[in-house]
Amino acid sequence: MRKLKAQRLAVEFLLLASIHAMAGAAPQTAPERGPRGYFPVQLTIQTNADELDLRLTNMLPGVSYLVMTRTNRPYSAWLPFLSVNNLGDTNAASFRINLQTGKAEEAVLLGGQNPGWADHPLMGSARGVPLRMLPQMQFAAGSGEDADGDSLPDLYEDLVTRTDPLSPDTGQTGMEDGYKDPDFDGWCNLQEMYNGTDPLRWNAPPPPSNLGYHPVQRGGESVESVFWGYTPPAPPPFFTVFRKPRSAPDSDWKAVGKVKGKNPGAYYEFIDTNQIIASSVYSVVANYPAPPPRVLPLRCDREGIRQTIRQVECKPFFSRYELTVANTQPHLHYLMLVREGKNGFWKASGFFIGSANGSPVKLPADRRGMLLTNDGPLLLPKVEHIPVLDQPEFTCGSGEDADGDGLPDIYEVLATKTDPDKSDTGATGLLDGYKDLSGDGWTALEKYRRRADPFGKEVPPAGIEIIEPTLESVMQVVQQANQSDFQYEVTAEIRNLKNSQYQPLQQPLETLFPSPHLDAVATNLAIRIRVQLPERKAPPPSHVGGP
Ligand SMILES: [Ca+2]
Ligand SMILES: [Ca+2]
Ligand SMILES: [Ca+2]
Ligand SMILES: [Ca+2]
Repeated sequence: MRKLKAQRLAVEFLLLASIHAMAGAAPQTAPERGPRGYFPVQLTIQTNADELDLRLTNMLPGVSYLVMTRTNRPYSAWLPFLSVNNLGDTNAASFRINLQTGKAEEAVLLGGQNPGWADHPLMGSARGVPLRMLPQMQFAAGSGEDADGDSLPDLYEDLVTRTDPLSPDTGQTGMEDGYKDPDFDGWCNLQEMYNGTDPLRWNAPPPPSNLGYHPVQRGGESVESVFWGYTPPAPPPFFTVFRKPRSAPDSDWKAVGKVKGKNPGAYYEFIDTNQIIASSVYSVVANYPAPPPRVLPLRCDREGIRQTIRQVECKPFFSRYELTVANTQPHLHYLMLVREGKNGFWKASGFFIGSANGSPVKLPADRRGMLLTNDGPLLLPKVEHIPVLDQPEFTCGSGEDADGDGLPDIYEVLATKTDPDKSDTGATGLLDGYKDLSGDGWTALEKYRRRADPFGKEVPPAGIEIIEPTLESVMQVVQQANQSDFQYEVTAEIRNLKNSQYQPLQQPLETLFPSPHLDAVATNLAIRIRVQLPERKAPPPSHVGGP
């Protein structure tokens, strides 16, 4: 009993510490937040004969923004286009890209108002887009901040890696999102972002580093030692060592050995005992398994996506459910959805891949309807506070995102009722993933990730005011505020009972109490704890163009 209490105390002190950290943050000299807790950034784009003009307004000082672009083709990937760090005290930035030369520049103020132009290069992947294509592409501007500290910008997580920008390790896999390699090609997400490649599609793996070879003596014989390093976070199952005579053509490369992959950053050595020609040269290739073919729905309009729906048979099995999906399309990425009976709302259960040989896919789910397995490359964050289901009904369909709005195809058709082939259904200036469909401040993407009803209002836990609180009473309120899969912001204010004005709490909460005992009372003080939508630097991206 005593031990339990001590553990509880430890947990709650952590919660208190998190409150103080937020309350202690200096208020920004910033524009008013928008009606939904966001600071919406605005993107406008104009093109004329040989120039693309891009303007960001409503920016916050000190905040980073990311502008991305993609073609209008279904299932094309978003490419990082411009990174904008709003260092100054301005709230707007203008860029121009010369469509003949590809030169990109940012407007700068000279002498107070005359604009001059300074180089502001496009990001790696965007430089590969043919310039004549740019005017036909769609653009989105949003948060370039990294709210969860996993090295990936918020907008990139929403739209490219499709990970949770508010959790550093989406799905609690043991690997930070920036270092995950969901397509198993040896390039982690962070590297793919800098290289401008698609982190969800296989690319040729990185070559070994520092490859070298020299003769050594082993057991009285002269042999060749071949050595190399390999840094990717996910090493390959094995390496193949090739050899050819120095002057021979490339067609003479011959595999001479295999070496198993070890931990990241390991050094490797291969001893070539059968070396015949002293002037051999070597090369080493990292052998990642060949990628399965990428299969996409044939059509991505509503009807096309409906055709990807498969029936799911559900059987209770001890404390979980066993699901069987017959006739899956080989290699297609499916999203499983679940609801409680006919009147429930569809929520994401997990991703799986269509069986390669057409055999039925068997999947275990927990009592809340969440899949217990994951084939990748797509992940959902874990949730803790959703209810156990008595009469779960499952269905599944395409988990790909044809229109690049962040929402999976089947989720748009069944849950948000937005168009799976229109990135901004209704042309509102917001991608569908960033629409707030119930007016409670949470976006459709957040509802999807937290398994909540996109059309239901999410009510934050009630805040409270306590006069002369005990340590225990404060802890209870804090604990309740954290009973949600949505990450609400908990702030505390205090006032002296002789004074009517509340002030933000500027000191560690526990110092208000005369002792660390649960029944310690903060005399002459009142405390007000509020639970609110988090103040986001991550604005819903402003969106221009596209189908
Ligand atoms: Ca991040
Ligand atoms: Ca990768
Ligand atoms: Ca979509
Ligand atoms: Ca859509």
